[in-house]
Amino acid sequence: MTNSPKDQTIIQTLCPYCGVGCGLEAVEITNRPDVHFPERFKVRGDRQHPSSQGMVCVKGATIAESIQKDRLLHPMMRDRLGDDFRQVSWDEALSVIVAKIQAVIAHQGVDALCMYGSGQFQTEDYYTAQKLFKGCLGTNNFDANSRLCMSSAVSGYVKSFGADGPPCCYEDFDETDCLFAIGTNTAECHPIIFNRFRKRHKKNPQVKLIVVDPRCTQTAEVADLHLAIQPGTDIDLLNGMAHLLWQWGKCDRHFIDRHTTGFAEFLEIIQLYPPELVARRCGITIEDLHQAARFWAESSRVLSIWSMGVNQSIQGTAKVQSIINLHLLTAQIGKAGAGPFSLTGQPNAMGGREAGGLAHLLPGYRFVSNPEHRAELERFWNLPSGHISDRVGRTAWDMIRGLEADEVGLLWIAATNPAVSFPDLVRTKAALKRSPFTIYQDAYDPTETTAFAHVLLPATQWSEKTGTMTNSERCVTLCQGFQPPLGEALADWQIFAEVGRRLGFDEQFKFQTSADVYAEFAQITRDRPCEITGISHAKLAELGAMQWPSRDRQPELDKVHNKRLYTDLQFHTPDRKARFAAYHSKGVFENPDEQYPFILTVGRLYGHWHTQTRTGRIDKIRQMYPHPFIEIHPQDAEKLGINQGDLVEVRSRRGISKFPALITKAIAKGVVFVPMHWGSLWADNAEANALTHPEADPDSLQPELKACAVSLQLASPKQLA
Ligand SMILES: Nc1nc2c(c(=O)[nH]1)N[C@H]1C(S)=C(S)[C@@H](COP(=O)(O)OP(=O)(O)OC[C@H]3O[C@@H](n4cnc5c(=O)[nH]c(N)nc54)[C@H](O)[C@@H]3O)O[C@H]1N2
Ligand SMILES: Nc1nc2c(c(=O)[nH]1)N[C@H]1C(S)=C(S)[C@@H](COP(=O)(O)OP(=O)(O)OC[C@H]3O[C@@H](n4cnc5c(=O)[nH]c(N)nc54)[C@H](O)[C@@H]3O)O[C@H]1N2
Ligand code: SF4
Ligand SMILES: [Mo]
Repeated sequence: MTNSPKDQTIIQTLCPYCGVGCGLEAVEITNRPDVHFPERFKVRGDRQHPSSQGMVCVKGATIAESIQKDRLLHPMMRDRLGDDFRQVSWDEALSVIVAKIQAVIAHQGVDALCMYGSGQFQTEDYYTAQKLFKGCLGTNNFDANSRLCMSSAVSGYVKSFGADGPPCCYEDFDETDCLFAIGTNTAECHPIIFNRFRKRHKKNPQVKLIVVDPRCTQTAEVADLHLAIQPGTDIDLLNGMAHLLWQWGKCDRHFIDRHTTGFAEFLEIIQLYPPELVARRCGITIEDLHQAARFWAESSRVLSIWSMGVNQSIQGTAKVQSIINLHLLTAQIGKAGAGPFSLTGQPNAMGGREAGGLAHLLPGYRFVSNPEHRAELERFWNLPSGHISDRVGRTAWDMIRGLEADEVGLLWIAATNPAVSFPDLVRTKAALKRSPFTIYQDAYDPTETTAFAHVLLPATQWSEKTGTMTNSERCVTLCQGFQPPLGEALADWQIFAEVGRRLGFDEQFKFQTSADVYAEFAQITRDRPCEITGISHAKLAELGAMQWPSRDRQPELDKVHNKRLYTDLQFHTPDRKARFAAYHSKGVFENPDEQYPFILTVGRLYGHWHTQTRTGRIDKIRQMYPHPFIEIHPQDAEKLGINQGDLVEVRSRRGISKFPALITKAIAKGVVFVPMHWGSLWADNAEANALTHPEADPDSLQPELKACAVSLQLASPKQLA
C-alpha cells in the first residue's frame, strides 16, 4: 500500500479473473468519508506489474462493481433440499459439519468425504484444504474445476518433460517470430497478452500468427493463416505438420539426438500422415497445411499457445504432447520467443497445481502414487507414517459417480458452480440431488449450485482477503485485501483451518494469517521444480510480483533460470531428456450421425466470466450480451429453415436447450457454437452443458467439454428483435 500525494491511497492487487494475471491498483479516495465502496475505489491497471504493465480488459476494470451485490453474508442451513435455509451461527454450522465428517468416517470410511474446489482459490486456500483432506483426514478426494480446465496440460507436461510447469514467459510474445495459437481464442479469453503480441505483430509483417480453431474467432480474424479444422482433428494436423517438417529436412537432428528420447516411434507414426490425408481429415486445403508448416520452418523462434480447444478433449494429453513434439523436432524450446505455452484459464489454477490441488497430486508438484512423496509430507505435517492414502482420489466426475452409487457421504463444494459448469447437467443435477450432505462455500447467493446445498458458508472474495495467486508465466502476486469482510464471511483457508482444529488437529492448523500459511507451504516446495522458498508475503509486498522457481539461496542462479524453464535443456525426466510421444488421432468421442448431425462446441465471450456470478451483475457487461445464442453457418440454417433470431431447439442424447440463432460464417458448416455463460439463473433452458457428455481423456481425466453431437430444429420464429 502506498500513499500518493493527492488524498489517495493506492492498493496493489491482482485481477481475480483470468490466468493472464494482470496487476491492478485500487485507488482509494481518502478525503471523502461520504463516498463508499465501490465508488470509493477506482480500479486501474498497475504499471509496475511485470505481466501486464498497466493494461486491463473490461472484466478487470469493472471488478469492483459486482463485489457487494447479492452476497452470501451468513452461514445458512436446512435439513432437506426443498426446505428454506435458516441463518445459523458459525459455531453451529461448524459443529454440524464436524459431527457429520466424524459420522461419515465412522460409518462409511474416510473415502466417503469429497471436496471439490477451484482455480479461484488463493494458494493459501488450496494448501490448507490439501493439508486437511489429504493430510489430516487421509483421503485424496480433493479435486478442483482445473480437472475441467488445465489437467490435460498438466499431464502433457509431466509426460513430455517429467514435470508440470509452463516453460515460457510473457516476454516471449514480444520476441517470437511465429505464434502458433491452437484451440485458444486468446483475443477474448486472454486479451491482455494477446494485445501485447498484437503490438509486435502489427509493426512487424514478418511476424506470423497461425490460428487453429473451427471458428473464425476474434483471434482468427487477425491471423496470417486461419486453419478452420474440424473439431477433434488437431493431432492429424500436428502430425501432418511434423511429416512435412521432416520431409523438408527442417528438423534439428543434433537437438533430437542429445536431448530427446522416443524419436524413432514418432517418426514411424508421422510417416502415416501425408498432406492429402491430413488436409481431408481436417477439412482444410493442402496449400494451407503447407503454409502452416512453412511458417513454422522459416521462423527462428516459434511460440505455441493453447487452451481449452486442446485440453478439453478425449485426447487432451495426446494433443498437448503432439504440440510439444513439434517443438522438440525443431529445437524450439529453452530460448527467448520459443516454446510450448499453455495459457492457464483461471487466475490461480497454477497455484493450485503447486499446492497439489488435484486428486492425484500432493503439494510441491508431488504425486499421491509416489511413496517417497507421501512420506515427505507425512514428516512435514507431523502425521504418522502411512497416514496419507496411496489411492488416487475421486476426480470431479468420479464424485458424480460416487453420488450415484451412494458412496459419497459428504460433498464440500467451494468457489465453483458445478450446476452450470459440469458436463451432462441432467445427470449432474440428479446426482447432486442424491447427496446426503452438501456444503457449499461461495461468495454469492444464490448461484445455481445453492439449490443443491444443505449448508451455505459465506466466503470472502477479491478485495476482502489477502493471499497469493500464480499466473500462466509462473509469476506470483500478492492480492491485498483492503475491504472488511462483508457480513460474517471468512476466507476459505480460515474455514478449512477452523474445521481442522475442531477435528482435533490443533497443531497442524496454528496459522494466524495467510502469510503464515504461505510461509509453511513455501518450505514444502524446497528442491521441487516449483520451488518458492525465496517468496513470502513480505517480499511480494516489498518487491512486487515474483516468478518461480525462486530459492532462498543462490538467487543469482534463479535469475538465469526462472524467466524460462529448460534453458539448459535439462528436463525433469530421469535421463534429463524430453520425450517424444507417438499418437494417432482418434477424433471426437461422439461423432455426428443421422439423428444428431451437428457437432456442438462450447466456449467463452470477452465480457463474461463463466457462470456470471460476478459479470452478470455488472450492467455494462450485461448490455454487451443481452441474451445467449447459437452460432450456425448460413447454409445449415437455410437447410433447416432457420432465420436470424429464431429460437432453435438443440437436442443431444442427454438433454435439450433452446437458443436464439446467430447465423454467421464465422462457424464452420456442420459445427455450431454456444457460449457457456448462461445457467438457469440467467436464462430459461439455455444451458450449454445440458447437452455435453462426460467422456474424458484417459490420462488427464479431463472431460471433452468441447464437442458433442446435437440436432437442431426451429422452436419458434423470431422471439427476439
Ligand atoms: N472472457 C473470458 N475470459 C476467460 C474466461 C471466461 O470465462 N471469460 N475463462 C478463463 C478460463 S477458466 C479458461 S479455461 C480460458 C479458456 O480460454 P479459451 O480456451 O481460449 O476459450 P474457449 O472459448 O473455451 O475455447 C477456445 C476455442 O477452442 C475452439 N475449439 C473447439 N473445439 C476445438 C478443436 O477440436 N480444436 C481446436 N483447435 N479448437 C477447438 C473453440 O472454437 C474456441 O474458439 O479462458 C479464461 N479467460
Ligand atoms: N461445456 C463447457 N463447460 C465448461 C467449460 C467449457 O469450455 N465448455 N469450461 C470449463 C472450465 S475450463 C472451467 S474453469 C469451469 C468454470 O466453471 P465454474 O468454476 O463453475 O465457474 P465460476 O462462475 O467461475 O465459479 C466460481 C465461483 O466461485 C465464487 N468465488 C469467487 N471468489 C471466491 C472465493 O474467494 N472463495 C469462494 N469460496 N468462492 C469464490 C464465485 O462467486 C463463483 O460462484 O467451467 C468448465 N465447464
Ligand atoms: S486479461 Fe485477464 S487478468 Fe487481465 S484484466 Fe482481463 S480478465 Fe483480468
Ligand atoms: Mo478454465
